[in-house]
Amino acid sequence: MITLLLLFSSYSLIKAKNPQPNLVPGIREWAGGESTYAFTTDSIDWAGITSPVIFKGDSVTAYRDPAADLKLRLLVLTDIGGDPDDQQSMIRLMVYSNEFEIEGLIASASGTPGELEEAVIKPHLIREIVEAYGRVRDNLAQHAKGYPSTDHLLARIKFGNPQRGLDAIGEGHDTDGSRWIISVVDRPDPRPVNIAIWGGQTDLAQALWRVRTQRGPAGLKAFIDRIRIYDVYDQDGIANWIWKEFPGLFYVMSKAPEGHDKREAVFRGMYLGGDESLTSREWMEINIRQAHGPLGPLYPTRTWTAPNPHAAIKEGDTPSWFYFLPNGLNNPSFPNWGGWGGRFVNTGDCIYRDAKDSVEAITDARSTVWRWRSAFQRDFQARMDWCVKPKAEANHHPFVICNGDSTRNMVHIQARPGDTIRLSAAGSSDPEGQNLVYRWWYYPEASTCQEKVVIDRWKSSEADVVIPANASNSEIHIILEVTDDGEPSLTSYRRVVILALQPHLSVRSSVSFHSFHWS
Ligand SMILES: [Ca+2]
Ligand SMILES: [Ca+2]
Repeated sequence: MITLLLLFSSYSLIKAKNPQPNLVPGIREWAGGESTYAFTTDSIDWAGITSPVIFKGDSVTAYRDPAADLKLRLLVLTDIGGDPDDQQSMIRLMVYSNEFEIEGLIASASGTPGELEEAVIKPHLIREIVEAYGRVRDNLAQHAKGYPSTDHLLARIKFGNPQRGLDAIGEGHDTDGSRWIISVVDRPDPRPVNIAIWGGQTDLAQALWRVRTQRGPAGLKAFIDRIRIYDVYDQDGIANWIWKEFPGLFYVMSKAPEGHDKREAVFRGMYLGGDESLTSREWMEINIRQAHGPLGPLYPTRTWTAPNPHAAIKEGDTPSWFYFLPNGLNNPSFPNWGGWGGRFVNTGDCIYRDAKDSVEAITDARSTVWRWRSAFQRDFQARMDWCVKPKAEANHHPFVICNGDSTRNMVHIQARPGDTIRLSAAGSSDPEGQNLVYRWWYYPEASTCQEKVVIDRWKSSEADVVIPANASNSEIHIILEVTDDGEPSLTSYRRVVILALQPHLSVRSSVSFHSFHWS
């Protein structure tokens, strides 16, 4: 009970620092376990799993959430069949399909004004990739738990609207895809539905329109409270309309600000900036296309992209689901924390737009993605190996323990200005017994601390962080990277969020809330 009270206190303090509604709205009712509980306040949100806090009279308790061991839910809308980079992103998603509960793969309009000038959807391209996945699924399952069956994925391929934009929204415009979105969101489940938009938003907007028409403002709000969106580029040009008509949506928009070059957007960091040798045709042929099973040859070699030094790997849509990937680095409820899907700042209501990181003396929105490219390309490479190699011949991720916590959750610590905080990766190991390299680093853009934060012994398994004297009421984000020396080498992450209190407040012990476990 005491631990749980501490958890809630910590959460309240953190929340108070984020006055914008960063958190997924609390579930108001939860039916599960031995009986049904009703509660009227916020839940603890950890990596997208809301864990109810229950009030009964004067006492507070936390309920062991049956969802705690479940995955994040992911629904994809893709304009596959236009720019071939959606096929690239879909192939990468297949080898990460064990990390999510895939709720939908909706083929939306693939004809783009000025590019493919016809009203068409191409769901057969999704099917082709899922069927190729089906031929390597059992081999993938040797390497990690949780890969879904081929039939599970095939049943979730849905048809969207070949038309796009406001003229295709309203009475008479429901689609297989828009109806599916509603049914997925309506299904009783404590977890939010994470929606990644790789093309246009028309089918999602139709679902929202239909819900509002049938259920009114209260029904719409209940629906909106259950979804989170990452949109690549506002491709139907209706984002402003959506935000006005359906206020309160949790909406991450990856797009350069008005008046800027469109190539400055966060998602372009997938292929622009940083070490571009990792997106070359040669890299792609060796590590993806050749000798990696039936998914490899389906990976398109050319994409619609300029400038792109190689015109090979683009995957402009991949950051949309990287954003939700529970790899220990990110929490999708906090777009300003950053991760493989980039970093974003709140611009009012629940709308988040591109942020910039300074990396290698370059301050750029794309840096928020390309700074991770070495790791995410090596990760993809290893998973493509998993398609064809036996377990003993492939590499697998280091298992990281951070301050005694073996989950992939953020580690929350409270401290006072002037304290020295010991961070420890003691107990971490590698499935292959490989040597591990540790790196602890301060992420200033994700932090609210205005002071420079020094980490002693930052290349050791144990490091010390000195909390600056003027750090009161701020958050300090420390990233732990643990990298093995396999082929390819693989990096695992943890994030430590230190809440620097005012000096007179008493410090509570390290807290973390367990929901994800390393497999
Ligand atoms: Ca696309
Ligand atoms: Ca390893």
